[in-house]
Amino acid sequence: MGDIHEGINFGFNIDAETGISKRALDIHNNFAYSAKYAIKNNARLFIVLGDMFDRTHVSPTFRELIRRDVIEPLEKEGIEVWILAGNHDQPHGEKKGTSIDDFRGYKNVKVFRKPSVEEVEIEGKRLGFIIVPYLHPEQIARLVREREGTEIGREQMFLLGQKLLRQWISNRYDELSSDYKIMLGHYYLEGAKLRETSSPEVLPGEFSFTRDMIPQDLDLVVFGHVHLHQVIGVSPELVYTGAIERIDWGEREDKKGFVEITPLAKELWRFTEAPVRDMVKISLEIKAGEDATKKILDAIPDEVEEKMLRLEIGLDEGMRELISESRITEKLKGAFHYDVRWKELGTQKLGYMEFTMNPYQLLRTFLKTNYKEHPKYEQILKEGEGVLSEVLG
Ligand SMILES: [Mn+2]
Repeated sequence: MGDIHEGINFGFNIDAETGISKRALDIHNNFAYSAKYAIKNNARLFIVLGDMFDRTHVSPTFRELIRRDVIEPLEKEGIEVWILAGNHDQPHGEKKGTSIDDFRGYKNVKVFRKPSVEEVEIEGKRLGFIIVPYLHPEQIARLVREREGTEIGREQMFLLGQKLLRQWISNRYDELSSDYKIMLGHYYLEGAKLRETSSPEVLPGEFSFTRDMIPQDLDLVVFGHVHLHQVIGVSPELVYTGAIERIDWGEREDKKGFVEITPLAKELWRFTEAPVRDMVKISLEIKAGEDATKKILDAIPDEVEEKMLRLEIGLDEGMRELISESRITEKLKGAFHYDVRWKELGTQKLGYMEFTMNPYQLLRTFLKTNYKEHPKYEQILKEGEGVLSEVLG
């Protein structure tokens, strides 16, 4: 599985004792669910494909939860655990530590922060793994610099980095004599489908994989990083496990789960779904003259119990006061969490897209909105700017 993002902060449903949001526990519970599944099915190996943590340093509480619900139960059953660094938990500096290093102390755990090769025997078959954890662009640049001996530009660094990694992978592939050769990684592959989210998992300018870096005769490639579970290409198949739970609202319709690899089965791999919390997004617009409260109440499903809901309500000017918010709140009672976002229609030019904290900008906008027709508009503006510059020094 990939992209667990343990330690992620949600600003709601926070447990006073642990300081952790119940939503973060949803994510953790799915991680624990996959460990239980591995135990129940006598797995030999349990692999985390990067971004087990949301940051390089997370609260000890999360680390303890993982020890208690994932690492130690797996250790007890003799199941080996591999943890790859992802872009979220791979530090930029090689000598810097990260929360995933915490688990090195367990005999059954291996942490991968650098490209590596491993071979294991499963069901009488030898499986060779080419493991490529996430490397930040500057780490790639360092590799290229060591190799080429010269300082190079970013664009060139990308191409040379890809060439270098392609060569390394190809050499490791040739050296392996396993029955199955599988590559594991945490990268964006050109053409992978992304969700529109407020916190995109793939950032512009990050080091990415190209198809030609993947040896054609590999049996399988399994990657983390992209949160949407998907399969790209056929020879070999590149499978994104997808995130273990819906990390962002953009993923609200995605199935979530993990991938099982079984060398003796008819199909080398299959996707297994994990439970997810329902996320319901309701968008509506209310025009002047409409019964706004009724329209909103009608749009809210009768069953909200344990669900997450987001209401985005566009309103004509002056409609907001006519709405009975208490009746809406009443209908949303029992939801796991909800938030309501109001937006006044017809004033889009001042909508949240143009949000600014610049006091001069705020003053100008305020005066333009409220005093544009005032005979002394220019004077008020000038005076206001004078006061501001005096106060702000
Ligand atoms: Mn990632």
